[in-house]
Amino acid sequence: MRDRLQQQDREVAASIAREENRQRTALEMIASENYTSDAVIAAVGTVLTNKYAEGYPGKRYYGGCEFVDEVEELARGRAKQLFGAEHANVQPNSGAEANLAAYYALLDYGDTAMGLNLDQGGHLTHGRNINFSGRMYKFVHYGVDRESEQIDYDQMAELAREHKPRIIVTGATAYPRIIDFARAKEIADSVGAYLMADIAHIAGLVATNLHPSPVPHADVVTTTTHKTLRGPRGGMILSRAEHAPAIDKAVFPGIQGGPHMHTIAGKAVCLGEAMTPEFADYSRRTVDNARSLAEALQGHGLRIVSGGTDNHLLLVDVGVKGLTGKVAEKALNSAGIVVNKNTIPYDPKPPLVTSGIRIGTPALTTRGFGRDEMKRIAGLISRVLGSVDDESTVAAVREEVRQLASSYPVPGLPDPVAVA
Ligand code: DSN
Repeated sequence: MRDRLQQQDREVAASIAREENRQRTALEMIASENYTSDAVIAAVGTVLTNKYAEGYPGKRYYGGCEFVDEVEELARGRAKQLFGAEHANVQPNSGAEANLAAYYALLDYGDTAMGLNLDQGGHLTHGRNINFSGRMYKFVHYGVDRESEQIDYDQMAELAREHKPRIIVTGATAYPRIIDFARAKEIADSVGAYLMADIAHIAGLVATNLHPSPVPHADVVTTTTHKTLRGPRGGMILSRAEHAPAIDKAVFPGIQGGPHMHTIAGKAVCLGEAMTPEFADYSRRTVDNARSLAEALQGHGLRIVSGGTDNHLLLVDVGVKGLTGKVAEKALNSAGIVVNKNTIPYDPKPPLVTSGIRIGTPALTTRGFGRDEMKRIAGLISRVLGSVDDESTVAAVREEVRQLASSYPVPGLPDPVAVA
């Protein structure tokens, strides 16, 4: 396959090879990224991409769907089993589309909704005014407590009483602590609102009981499949049976056309993998690594937002070192440590500058990195952040990163090839 691509289109093949080398030689610490298994990549790279299958298994608008029906049934069944859900829709192409479909199913245009402020850990699709969610619905935002930097459930309850939302959205993209879905359910019930949980970041931890599940509490649970769940890039919706017809109609024909059956095959494979003891062990090590990294960075004088982490990510306040997130991200990237700038709660800096960086351990844990390596990486991060303008320090760390990375193969990657 690879040889055929190389022969037919050298330009695309060369870019892919350069990206493979980047993934191989850098430390991938973006909290929302991971490395899928060979099996997931194999499933995604198949002729299932050729097939149109609008509709759902047994009820398609095209002929020839008998085998893709089997694949989608496997994915739906495994999703329900893994999360203990009454219904699963595995067709959303992304987390954003899963959220759009959930709103489309449960809300009317102009309804009031509530979500976590993006600046304090939420997501664009949780009602930001530059996103469809903020334009189609009247979102009110709850936040985190200024002292503890953890979700302020009293504020959520107060805002719910005041604004009477039709839905309360829980879930985050940059929140390092346990989310209390049971408390959110009480608040939603107190005002007759639906409860939605967007577990895009923590799905793998929920699947392995390392984070309490929202499934017993929420009307609808949305997720991506490519973060801690370690599957192909895509989305998924779990719901109570009563919402199943509305959710399915919202996904198709509501917001999407033909489902990406090759990706759904990859989702089926990843959901199967997530049921194994090896995956449970992987998830546990991901959380252990995040804790070790947070402690080690604190030892180097960095402030960790909320004082630590319960999950796969941490937010580091680099303002205490006189830096911005933008400068820190760029210097670390030059050293081969890939993270993203991120606002911290009550950040005085704008979103393209920020006072923080977000660091995650899912990808490195997949490669086999453990606690000792986290301590070593904390030292490397500290060295770079202490000398962001010193090219020789950054270059020395880049070399050390290259050596460290070379001892940990990346799943799904062939041996290095010479690239143009
Ligand atoms: N881009 C994802 C993340 O990094 O968390 C959210 O959409």
